[in-house]
Amino acid sequence: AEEVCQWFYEGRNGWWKYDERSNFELENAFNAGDPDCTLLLAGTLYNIDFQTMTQVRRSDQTRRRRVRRDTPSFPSKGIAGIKTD
Ligand code: V3L
Repeated sequence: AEEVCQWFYEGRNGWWKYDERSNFELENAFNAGDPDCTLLLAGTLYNIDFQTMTQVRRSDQTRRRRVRRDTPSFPSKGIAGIKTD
């Protein structure tokens, strides 16, 4: 059976899925045993730390969100800021 994991970042009242490319990069880094992963998201560099399971802006450490690795069916608000009711 195919096992697919989806990464999520926290919004105000729920979780957003990362876009497909970011999810691919997160899975690759996580499965390689890397401690973290750097992503360019909407023109801004973020670091996703797999120990603390948080996403933080590299230029402003106060911009921090929780992240989670779960099944794609875990309830979400949408994908990368695009709502999917
Ligand atoms: N992927 C896409 N956009 C992101 C991501 C990401 N992983 N992380 C942050 N942003 P900050 P509600 C989010 C966007 O953390 O109503 C959602 O995608 C972030 O977008 O302070 O609170 C929604 O579009 C925000 O616009 O660096 O659930 C929006 O918030 C901006 O980067 C509202 O979601 C600054 O985030």
